[in-house]
Amino acid sequence: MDSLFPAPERIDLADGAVLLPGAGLTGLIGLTGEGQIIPALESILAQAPPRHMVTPGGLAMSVAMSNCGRLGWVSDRSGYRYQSTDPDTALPWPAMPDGLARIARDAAALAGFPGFEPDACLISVYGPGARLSLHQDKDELDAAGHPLVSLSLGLPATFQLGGLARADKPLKVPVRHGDVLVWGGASRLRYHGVATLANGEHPLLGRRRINLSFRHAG
Ligand SMILES: O=C(O)CCC(=O)C(=O)O
Ligand SMILES: [Mn+2]
Repeated sequence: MDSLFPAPERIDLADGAVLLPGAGLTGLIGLTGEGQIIPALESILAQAPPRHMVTPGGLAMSVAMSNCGRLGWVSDRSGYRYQSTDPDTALPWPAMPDGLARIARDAAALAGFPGFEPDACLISVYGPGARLSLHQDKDELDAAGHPLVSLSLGLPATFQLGGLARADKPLKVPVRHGDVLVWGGASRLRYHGVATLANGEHPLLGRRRINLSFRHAG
């Protein structure tokens, strides 16, 4: 018998890189819906306020970041790393809500990576003018062994999916509220970034784009 739910749309961008449009909020995996995700997220950001971390080179990032989950990604003058406490408060990072972990798990499985268990969620808050330059996510203990799952909320943006070399020309992927991107396998170490965020007003998140990047870090 056919499922009551429509099969989520799936766009293959490259070997191991999949866009699941709207999947974070609708259909089979977004069962918690934005009515629950957004208050949970605002509560996390009240406990661990987003901050402009400094790169090892001493530059403040234009994106403000926070984390939830057992481990959180941080950057400062001494380098990039994961740690279990928030350096700003010395408290453990807020817990990762089950509904969010489930979206990440289900999205990974839909994209061909069953068994993904996120233990870290980097929360990136973009205001108009913020951007994230091309980089690889490789601070995780076993990066090659686990995919990355990225949920976009709020204002639309252009995600840049590059290649395995920094100079490879990136594919421009429009990402909107509720879209989920998964990249793992042969694409796990692709360079990626986000183009400068255009001004706008989102009905739920105002002048912000919030990206949740789920990882298995430790
Ligand atoms: O904001 C995004 O879509 C990408 C975020 C990202 O690359 C990261 O959190 O490492
Ligand atoms: Mn990244």
